[in-house]
Amino acid sequence: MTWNNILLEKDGPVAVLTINRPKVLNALNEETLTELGQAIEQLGNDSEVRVVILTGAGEKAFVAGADIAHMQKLTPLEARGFARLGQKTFSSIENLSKPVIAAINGFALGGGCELAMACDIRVASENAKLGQPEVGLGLIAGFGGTQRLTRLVNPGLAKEILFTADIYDAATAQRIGLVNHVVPAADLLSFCKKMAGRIAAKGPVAVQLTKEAINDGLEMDLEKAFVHEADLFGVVFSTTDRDEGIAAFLEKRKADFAGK
Ligand code: DAK
Repeated sequence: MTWNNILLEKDGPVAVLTINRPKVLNALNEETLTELGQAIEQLGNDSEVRVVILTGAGEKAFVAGADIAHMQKLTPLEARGFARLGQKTFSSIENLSKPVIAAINGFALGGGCELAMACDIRVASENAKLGQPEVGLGLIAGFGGTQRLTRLVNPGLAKEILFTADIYDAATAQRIGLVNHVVPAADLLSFCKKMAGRIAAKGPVAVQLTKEAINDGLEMDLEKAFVHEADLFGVVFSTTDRDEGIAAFLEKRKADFAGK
């Protein structure tokens, strides 16, 4: 499938998905969100792909937010539909059966910061700037930001970030736990690809179930989350990956996982 605003490249088990609207700093309009959802669905069905890296085209921006010009024209009902499309697309990233690494190569503002937060792991370039400027536009974060930011940092910090609309540099974003790593811009993709390669070499079903255990567990009380973890632990015992992983360890060789 080809898209107007999304690029997809595959390198073995690692796919790089690029939001490609650099003239408007990769702002998200309806078409881009729809295409992003289609690309995520395609990657979910692609058994060759084990890890996805999500980034923005150009050198200035990951995603500078929802497309403000597009939002200016929306009726309240259309705005509701736009917010639901964004939430659905971002949830499809969060629930994708493979890890998604956000390579934040510049501005990640509003919907862009929310998009990064829907990914599993965030790596920022030194020049990245993150924030939720919506209230400055008389809006609220509409793509899950009030909820994901609160879970990722803490309620007090999330409120400060959302109320003030302040923009944060990459070092501050790392200090508060919004991003995991900060690297020079020139090294961002190679850093993410190396991490993706390390993950791709592990048992794919085990990685998938680990993602599920963490995501599902966040919505459960601790006891239920432990039971869920134990259930998923039981599930991995039905996989050939478990046989291969354990045999490889005992035979002192590298495991070759089939993802089954
Ligand atoms: N939307 C549309 N165009 C954008 C854009 C955006 N978010 N951000 C930048 N652009 C466009 C600029 O208009 C400019 O276009 P031209 O003038 O060249 O035609 C081009 O990208 C380059 O931008 P600048 O010339 O402004 O570049 P600078 O380096 O000077 O400034 C900047 C970079 C990122 C500081 C600045 O562009 C900026 O402040 N951008 C807006 C950032 C922002 O406020 N983002 C949050 C958007 S609000 C909801 C659903 C979703 C949301 C809310 C509610 N519901 C439906 C309820 C989410 C809201 C948001 O994300």
